Amino acid sequence: MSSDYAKNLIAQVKAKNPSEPEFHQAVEEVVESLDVVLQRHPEYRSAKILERMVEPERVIMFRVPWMDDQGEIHINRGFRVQMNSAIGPYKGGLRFHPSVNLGILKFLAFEQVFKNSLTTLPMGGGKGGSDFDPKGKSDNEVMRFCQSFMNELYRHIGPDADVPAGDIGVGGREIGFLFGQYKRLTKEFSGVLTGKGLNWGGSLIRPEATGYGAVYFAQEMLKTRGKGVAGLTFAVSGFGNVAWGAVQKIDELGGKVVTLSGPDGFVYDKDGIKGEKIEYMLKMRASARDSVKDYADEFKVEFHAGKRPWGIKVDVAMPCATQNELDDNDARTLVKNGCICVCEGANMPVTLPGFKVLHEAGILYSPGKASNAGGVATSGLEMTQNSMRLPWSRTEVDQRLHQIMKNIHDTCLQTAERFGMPGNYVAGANIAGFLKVANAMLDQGLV
Ligand code: NDP
Ligand code: 2IT
Repeated sequence: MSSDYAKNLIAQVKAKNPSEPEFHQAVEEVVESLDVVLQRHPEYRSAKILERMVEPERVIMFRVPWMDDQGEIHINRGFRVQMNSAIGPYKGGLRFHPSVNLGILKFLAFEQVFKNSLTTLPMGGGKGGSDFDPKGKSDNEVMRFCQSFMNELYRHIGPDADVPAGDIGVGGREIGFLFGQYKRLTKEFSGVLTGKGLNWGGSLIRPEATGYGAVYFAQEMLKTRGKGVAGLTFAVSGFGNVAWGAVQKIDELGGKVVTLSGPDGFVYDKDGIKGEKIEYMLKMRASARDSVKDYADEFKVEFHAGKRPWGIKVDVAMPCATQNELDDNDARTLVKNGCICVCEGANMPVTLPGFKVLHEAGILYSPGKASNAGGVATSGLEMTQNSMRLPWSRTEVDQRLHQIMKNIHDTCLQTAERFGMPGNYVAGANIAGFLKVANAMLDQGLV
């Protein structure tokens, strides 16, 4: 039961930020789990730490004009939300998707603050992007858009100030165009973006890192119930960067992934997604057709139009597409079908009522800010390599990523236990992520 303090804070955030339901949702989840911390530690309340944390340090919003291949001019909106820099430069991805708006980016930036704190690396939280729709655009159109986007963004970022990366709709190609324009405008070759190409400052494993990390996290959760990935069946949603990394690692560890999904529906591949089928995921994403049905046509498997994959009987569910893609009805179906673990690869894919169903059923459940932190953690490792001007081997990066995911897992469990909520990964992640940032804010005075 939330305290009056928590209820008032949530009410204030809703009143002050109308029309931002995703931001309200992210704040509500965090404030509910921090209630006990704020009761035990009045110093955070009197210093108004949480009230400060729900207000971005800065929001930059700008016009992005660009010209398509036919010579027609388009105007999109660009954003960068610089949420919190208490423990390091702002760090977080850029999302290009028509659904992007300020509220969505504030929710993502808010989550990023806690996630980055959990990684143990010195990174603050930020997020940005645009309502630009990459679907059906040519490479040249994407390049012109990225250049125009950077023409404004470059004045607000820097290797020690704010380091953007990829997210939905922003992968290696976009990071390349953005980096090229930043370099041209600033005359600097620096580690200002992560997810760079391997021969110009990128890190091995960064493309796979979010998916790999989420599977390492699931592995640790399963261990607490005496289980391993081998022999288990997985439902994965999405077919983008995160889903691809997750499918690869599950396959490598002997698990079987039977679903993928897209905006058009989901595929059910009873034999498991492996080998050339994993390679095909990359082709499907690069085609910019946005259709997972292509996989069903190519490999002659079942396609369920307009549906999500949560009705399939599996041991583990890994939502890896987008926010609010698994609701309370889906959660009930998964539990009824004997699912033992839901591990979030995407950011906030499970709704608040969905989380409550999973929590009450007592199945393993990890919030994205803990289980998908491997992507930004490896971005942090890319920043370290850039500063040293030395690249690490694949094994070195993977071992560090694996260790970071284990640490995050253990920190979540230990913190949840310490605050009287054993086994609650949501509470553990929120509290552990909060404490480090809150203490840094106390140390640094009223900023
Ligand atoms: P990609 O663009 O590579 O893939 C995104 C997938 O989600 C696609 O299948 C996409 O289909 C689908 N999707 C996106 N928006 C929607 C929507 N509104 N409705 C239905 N489906 C949608 O992105 P990523 O794999 O990088 O990101 C997936 C998730 O993981 C996001 O929540 C992201 O924030 C999170 N994440 C990403 C990290 C990274 O390093 N890339 C790190 C940590 C978390 P379509 O766009 O065609 O609708
Ligand atoms: O949501 C995320 O953590 C990301 N999109 C990755 C951010 C990053 O800076 O690598």
